[in-house]
Amino acid sequence: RPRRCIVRGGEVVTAAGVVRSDVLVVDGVVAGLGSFEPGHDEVPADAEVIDAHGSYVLPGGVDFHTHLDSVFRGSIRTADDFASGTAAAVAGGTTTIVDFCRAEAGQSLADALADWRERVAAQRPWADYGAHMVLVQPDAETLEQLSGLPDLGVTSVKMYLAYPGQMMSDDEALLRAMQSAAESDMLVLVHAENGHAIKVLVGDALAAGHTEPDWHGKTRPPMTEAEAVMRASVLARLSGTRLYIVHVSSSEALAEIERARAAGTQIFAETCSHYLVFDESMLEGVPREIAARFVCSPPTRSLEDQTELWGALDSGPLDVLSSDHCPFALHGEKIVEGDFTHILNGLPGVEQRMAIAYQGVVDGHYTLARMVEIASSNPAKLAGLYPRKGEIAVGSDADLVILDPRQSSILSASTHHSAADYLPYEGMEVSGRVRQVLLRGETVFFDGAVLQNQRAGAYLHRSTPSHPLGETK
Ligand code: DUC
Ligand code: ZN
Ligand code: ZN
Ligand code: ZN
Repeated sequence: RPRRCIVRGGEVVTAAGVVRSDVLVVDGVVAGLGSFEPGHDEVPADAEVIDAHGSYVLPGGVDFHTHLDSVFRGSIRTADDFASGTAAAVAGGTTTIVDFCRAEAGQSLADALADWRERVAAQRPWADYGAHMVLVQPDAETLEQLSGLPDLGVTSVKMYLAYPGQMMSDDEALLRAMQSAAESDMLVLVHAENGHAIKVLVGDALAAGHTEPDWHGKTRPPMTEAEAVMRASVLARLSGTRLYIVHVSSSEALAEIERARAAGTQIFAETCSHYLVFDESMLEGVPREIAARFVCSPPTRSLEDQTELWGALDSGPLDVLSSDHCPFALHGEKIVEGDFTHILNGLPGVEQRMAIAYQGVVDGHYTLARMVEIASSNPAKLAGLYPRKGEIAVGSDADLVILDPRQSSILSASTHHSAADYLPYEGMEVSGRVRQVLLRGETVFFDGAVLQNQRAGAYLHRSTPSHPLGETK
């Protein structure tokens, strides 16, 4: 007999707006919106009832940019694997993540994905998950293999214009990959920073004896980001591919995205939670172990940039708010003796992203419907998961977040679910509290804790992104 449950009396929020409605869930899928009484309306008398009066019911968050169980600089692994990382995700109201898969030298993309899926499944995630395929300097054979990825559920690739000698692709590799991606209708994600220019600036800074953490930011100025956005945009237009700029941090980069869009480039863009909360002063004049908590790339920017990012989430050109969750333990791999270049880049944030997105509503930066759009619906569309994910409509997965706006939360490492031993947001008070989270109709988080017997996260076969942003089901 099908499993039924009713989420009763909440304010259901979608990208289309807010309506008071019950949500009927049958076998993990939304089966009806309206008014449902157990014992009536074909709902059995013993159906589970979740009381949502006074709360919002949101579609589960979709985080399009996380780094879990991921290796940096050859051997350093992120603090979170897919167990702790997805516990953190669902505790913060995110039920879907898209992480990264990368082939070893000599390995085919299909084999790399098969290995990745096996490894992730063995970690028994709490959230559903998909993968972007990372490409560095793909040879002709690898580029041919791209056309096989959509059938395996991977419809995006990721390339870096930063980190020369590690992750960086040159322009020839980027353009060739974009041409192949265009043929297979895939989305191309680009980390837009000019790696060679930054290398020169870093060399100059070190030669002048500047080793302190604020030089991490000073050697990656906004124009190194804006130039890379512009370059990727031109190559995207030459190839006819769809481009997605990850972690946009500066108003100079925003201006390049607007220019590219106006010129007809199919360009989408995200910013990440930390750029909305922290600024460049976090690295300045504080002890190294404090500054290290905020070292990420691109670096945190000025307060003016922050204001522009909030505005761009409301009215464009930003489409998505992601976390770029990439945690390193402060008393572990994050701090290394020596100059600023040794500090690992990356911050935790998968658990805080929805809270910061909601704080944007309370602070008047955008509407509740727009919050759902940037944190759930748009990333689901770009991932090729909409309307299964990122929507509350008949047929959608019952991934539901019950958020109580009458309460507030203090963000802290003492209560978070990440394995990171610190939180950059430590002590920050935000409006609202996530009371309960459902993944495909099953409660995975309730009253501050993840449910140990509900680790049913599954691999998501993503489709080609097709739903236009700004249109709902
Ligand atoms: N930037 C970060 O801050 N962390 C992960 C990788 C990146 O590009
Ligand atoms: Zn009630
Ligand atoms: Zn990046
Ligand atoms: Zn990243």
